[in-house]
Amino acid sequence: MRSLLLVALGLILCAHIVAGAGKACVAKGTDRVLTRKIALDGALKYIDTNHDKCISRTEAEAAQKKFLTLVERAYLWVRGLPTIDKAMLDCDMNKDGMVCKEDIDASSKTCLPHCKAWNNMDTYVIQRAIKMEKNN
Ligand SMILES: [Ca+2]
Ligand SMILES: [Ca+2]
Repeated sequence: MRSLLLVALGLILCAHIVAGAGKACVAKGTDRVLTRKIALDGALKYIDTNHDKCISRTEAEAAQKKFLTLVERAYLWVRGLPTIDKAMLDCDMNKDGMVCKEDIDASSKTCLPHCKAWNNMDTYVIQRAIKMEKNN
Protein backbone atom coordinates (compact mmCIF):
# COMPACT_ATOMS: atom_id res chain seq x y z
CA MET A 1 0.00 0.00 0.00
CA ARG A 2 2.78 2.39 0.96
CA SER A 3 4.62 1.75 -2.30
CA LEU A 4 1.40 2.34 -4.26
CA LEU A 5 1.05 5.70 -2.56
CA LEU A 6 4.67 6.52 -3.38
CA VAL A 7 4.15 5.56 -7.01
CA ALA A 8 1.05 7.76 -7.09
CA LEU A 9 3.03 10.61 -5.53
CA GLY A 10 5.76 10.10 -8.12
CA LEU A 11 3.25 10.14 -10.97
CA ILE A 12 1.65 13.31 -9.63
CA LEU A 13 5.06 14.98 -9.33
CA CYS A 14 6.06 13.86 -12.82
CA ALA A 15 2.77 15.12 -14.23
CA HIS A 16 3.49 18.50 -12.67
CA ILE A 17 6.94 18.52 -14.26
CA VAL A 18 5.52 17.62 -17.66
CA ALA A 19 2.88 20.30 -17.26
CA GLY A 20 5.58 22.73 -16.18
CA ALA A 21 3.52 23.53 -13.10
CA GLY A 22 5.71 21.97 -10.44
CA LYS A 23 9.29 22.26 -9.40
CA ALA A 24 9.93 18.82 -7.92
CA CYS A 25 10.45 15.28 -9.08
CA VAL A 26 11.38 11.92 -7.60
CA ALA A 27 15.03 10.94 -7.33
CA LYS A 28 15.74 8.10 -9.76
CA GLY A 29 15.26 4.66 -8.20
CA THR A 30 14.08 6.07 -4.86
CA ASP A 31 11.05 7.62 -3.22
CA ARG A 32 12.89 10.84 -2.35
CA VAL A 33 11.55 14.15 -3.63
CA LEU A 34 14.15 16.08 -5.57
CA THR A 35 14.09 19.79 -6.35
CA ARG A 36 16.55 22.21 -7.91
CA LYS A 37 17.16 23.66 -4.44
CA ILE A 38 18.01 20.23 -2.99
CA ALA A 39 20.42 19.54 -5.87
CA LEU A 40 22.10 22.95 -5.59
CA ASP A 41 22.24 22.88 -1.78
CA GLY A 42 23.95 19.49 -2.10
CA ALA A 43 26.32 20.85 -4.72
CA LEU A 44 27.26 23.73 -2.42
CA LYS A 45 27.65 21.44 0.59
CA TYR A 46 29.96 18.98 -1.15
CA ILE A 47 31.69 21.02 -3.88
CA ASP A 48 32.25 24.34 -2.04
CA THR A 49 35.23 23.08 -0.08
CA ASN A 50 36.39 26.48 1.24
CA HIS A 51 32.84 27.23 2.49
CA ASP A 52 32.58 30.71 0.96
CA LYS A 53 29.10 29.79 -0.37
CA CYS A 54 30.38 29.92 -3.97
CA ILE A 55 31.67 27.24 -6.33
CA SER A 56 34.84 28.25 -8.15
CA ARG A 57 36.11 26.60 -11.32
CA THR A 58 38.91 25.01 -9.25
CA GLU A 59 36.36 23.53 -6.83
CA ALA A 60 34.23 22.26 -9.75
CA GLU A 61 37.28 20.60 -11.32
CA ALA A 62 38.27 19.04 -7.99
CA ALA A 63 34.71 17.73 -7.53
CA GLN A 64 34.72 16.21 -10.99
CA LYS A 65 37.95 14.35 -10.16
CA LYS A 66 36.67 13.35 -6.71
CA PHE A 67 33.18 12.15 -7.61
CA LEU A 68 33.40 10.89 -11.21
CA THR A 69 35.41 7.86 -12.22
CA LEU A 70 37.94 8.14 -15.03
CA VAL A 71 35.57 6.15 -17.24
CA GLU A 72 32.69 8.54 -16.51
CA ARG A 73 34.83 11.57 -17.27
CA ALA A 74 35.99 9.96 -20.53
CA TYR A 75 32.37 9.15 -21.41
CA LEU A 76 31.32 12.78 -20.85
CA TRP A 77 34.19 13.97 -22.99
CA VAL A 78 33.57 11.50 -25.83
CA ARG A 79 29.80 12.11 -25.83
CA GLY A 80 30.25 15.86 -25.72
CA LEU A 81 28.08 16.08 -22.61
CA PRO A 82 28.13 19.11 -20.31
CA THR A 83 31.61 20.09 -19.23
CA ILE A 84 32.74 22.45 -16.50
CA ASP A 85 33.04 25.14 -19.19
CA LYS A 86 29.39 24.61 -20.11
CA ALA A 87 28.32 24.51 -16.45
CA MET A 88 30.11 27.80 -15.77
CA LEU A 89 28.48 29.31 -18.86
CA ASP A 90 25.04 28.13 -17.72
CA CYS A 91 25.37 28.92 -14.01
CA ASP A 92 27.81 31.85 -13.56
CA MET A 93 25.39 34.58 -14.56
CA ASN A 94 27.58 37.59 -13.66
CA LYS A 95 30.65 35.96 -15.25
CA ASP A 96 32.96 36.49 -12.28
CA GLY A 97 34.26 32.91 -12.39
CA MET A 98 32.27 31.78 -9.34
CA VAL A 99 28.81 30.27 -8.97
CA CYS A 100 27.28 31.97 -5.93
CA LYS A 101 23.78 32.39 -4.51
CA GLU A 102 22.93 35.34 -6.77
CA ASP A 103 23.98 33.29 -9.82
CA ILE A 104 21.87 30.35 -8.66
CA ASP A 105 18.84 32.59 -8.10
CA ALA A 106 19.20 34.15 -11.57
CA SER A 107 19.92 30.98 -13.57
CA SER A 108 16.91 28.70 -13.06
CA LYS A 109 16.34 28.40 -16.82
CA THR A 110 19.95 27.45 -17.66
CA CYS A 111 21.64 26.00 -14.55
CA LEU A 112 20.21 22.61 -13.48
CA PRO A 113 16.92 23.52 -15.13
CA HIS A 114 15.12 20.17 -14.93
CA CYS A 115 14.65 16.88 -13.12
CA LYS A 116 17.27 14.98 -15.15
CA ALA A 117 19.94 17.54 -14.20
CA TRP A 118 18.89 17.42 -10.53
CA ASN A 119 19.08 13.62 -10.67
CA ASN A 120 22.56 13.73 -12.18
CA MET A 121 23.76 16.09 -9.44
CA ASP A 122 22.11 13.88 -6.82
CA THR A 123 23.44 10.59 -8.23
CA TYR A 124 26.97 11.59 -9.17
CA VAL A 125 27.80 14.12 -6.45
CA ILE A 126 25.46 14.18 -3.44
CA GLN A 127 24.86 10.45 -2.98
CA ARG A 128 28.54 9.64 -3.65
CA ALA A 129 29.64 12.30 -1.15
CA ILE A 130 27.25 10.89 1.46
CA LYS A 131 28.62 7.40 0.81
CA MET A 132 32.21 8.70 1.14
CA GLU A 133 31.29 10.38 4.43
CA LYS A 134 29.84 7.13 5.76
CA ASN A 135 32.98 5.23 4.79
CA ASN A 136 35.23 7.66 6.69
CA1 LIG B 1 34.03 27.99 -2.64
CA1 LIG C 1 29.14 34.46 -10.45
